[in-house]
Amino acid sequence: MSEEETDILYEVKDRTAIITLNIPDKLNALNGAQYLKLGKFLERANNEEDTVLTLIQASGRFFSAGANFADNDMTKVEVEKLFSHEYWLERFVARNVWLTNLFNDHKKILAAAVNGPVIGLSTGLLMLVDLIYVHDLNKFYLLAPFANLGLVAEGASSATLFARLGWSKASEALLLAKPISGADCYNAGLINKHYDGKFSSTEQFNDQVYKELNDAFENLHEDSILQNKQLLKLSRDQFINHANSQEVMRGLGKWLEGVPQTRFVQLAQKEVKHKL
Ligand code: CO8
Repeated sequence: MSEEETDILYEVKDRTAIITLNIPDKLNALNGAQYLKLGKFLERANNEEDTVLTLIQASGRFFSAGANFADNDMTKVEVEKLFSHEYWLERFVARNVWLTNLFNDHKKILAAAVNGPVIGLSTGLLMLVDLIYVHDLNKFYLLAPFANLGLVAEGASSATLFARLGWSKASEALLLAKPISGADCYNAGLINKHYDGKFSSTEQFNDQVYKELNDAFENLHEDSILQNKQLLKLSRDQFINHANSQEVMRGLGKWLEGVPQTRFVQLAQKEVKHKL
């Protein structure tokens, strides 16, 4: 099968829709088409008639290294296009608003089996998940390197990092572009459960999370779960939606200024690396 067919997988198992990020050799960094595919699968999961849970999992050693910096090789795009509203409205503004809303508005329980670190836009999306299970706290970190890339927060992370980690850690993450360790995330209450890295493969870890979650909701009344999800959302919707629209407007400004284009090319050519 071609990479296009296997890069992100979708299956329904009993009452769970499972979405798997499956590009381990690129640490599950996602290009524009792959973020779009992830969004479409999430829409499909939202509309499944018989599921209660949507579980996002990944293969390999990272959950996701964020946007793929080699996408649409920027060294080959005409300069005029690369600094135009048209280019970034389509590739950045529309995509980020849509994806962030999809994650935030998901009707089912949304959970993640997190096999390793998460970076960039994918961090923003992970922060919109209801339940987070991490394989190994020592290997997990989240990195929101927007300040290092000449960008601003994405995926409503300016609101969600604050809500899920507190003011101080959110400031460290966004103002200093520092990685936040698994231990800090656990102590802040972000992580529901971790497993001390005890599984010998990511697949075994993913299976365990699937099984535990299914056991947890097995005897609960489905409509109550889904209504409670709506109620929980009521109080946080306002600040998440506000953050989403403000972030993309500022982010668009950064692309039009042109700093991130250079940083992405430097990352792709391995001239710079994030401080971890
Ligand atoms: N994009 C493409 N390929 C990647 C990415 C990425 N983001 N991250 C890792 N890879 C690839 C590497 O190029 C390498 O491939 P190869 O073996 O072919 O050279 C492979 O994955 C393994 O990576 P490393 O050898 O670098 O592994 P390390 O363990 O040494 O380092 C790191 C791991 C620290 C994660 C490092 O790979 C790294 O810094 N990656 C970049 C992470 C990043 O900056 N992501 C972007 C965040 S910003 C964001 O998500 C929102 C931007 C919005 C853009 C919208 C329009 C384009």
